[in-house]
Amino acid sequence: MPMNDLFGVVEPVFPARQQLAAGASLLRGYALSHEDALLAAVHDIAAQAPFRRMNTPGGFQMSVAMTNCGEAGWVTDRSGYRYDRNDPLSDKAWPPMPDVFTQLASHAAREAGFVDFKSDACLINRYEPGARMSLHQDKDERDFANPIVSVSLGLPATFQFGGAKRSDPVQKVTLRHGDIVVWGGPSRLYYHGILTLKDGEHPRTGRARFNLTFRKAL
Ligand code: MD6
Ligand code: FE
Repeated sequence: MPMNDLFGVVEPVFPARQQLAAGASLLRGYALSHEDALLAAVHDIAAQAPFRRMNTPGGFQMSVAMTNCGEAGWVTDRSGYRYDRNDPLSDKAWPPMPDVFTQLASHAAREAGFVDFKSDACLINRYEPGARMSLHQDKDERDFANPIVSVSLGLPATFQFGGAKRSDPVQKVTLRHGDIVVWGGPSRLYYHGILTLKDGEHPRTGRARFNLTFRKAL
């Protein structure tokens, strides 16, 4: 609900845009007008390259299920983290990146001040209640000059955004259906994670949250 302060200035409780750190912007609801096309594309990609829970190099199975589209996909197994041009489940190329993905990522990046962002890889995460992503850095891409564009769909989640060191304090922000985070520049390698997803039912995705992260990996 908007609040009137003493001078009658209306401050929205949820500003449309919020800077999380230098180079990191939250664009609330930016993907909402494309929800149908985005969700249809996620289901289409998953029909070709199914969601799977991968194993970390340390031998733990991730609670988040993942798939990819684009020229390369992020994978993890006992040998490490990397981008691979092929889906290890099929040994075939990942499904191509749909136009709605490429364009939304590039428009959101421009909105946040990164011109000419052309994503070649999209990691799609599926969280069910109980799934989480512990604090990590995204550092498997070739060139950190490019930002990452992250689209949230479905159930809300608490995003933790820290600093350059794992021990730096973290801020918490709720990411809701349609929200986009763009981040690069000085905060490109900041630690971040997702707290355990609470149970719920979303009208568009049921008991799930999807997160699409667009990268320039190659
Ligand atoms: C998630 N996101 O939102 C996990 N990484 O489910 C990420 O790990 C992430 O949102 C790099 C840039 C943006 C992100
Ligand atoms: Fe990440």
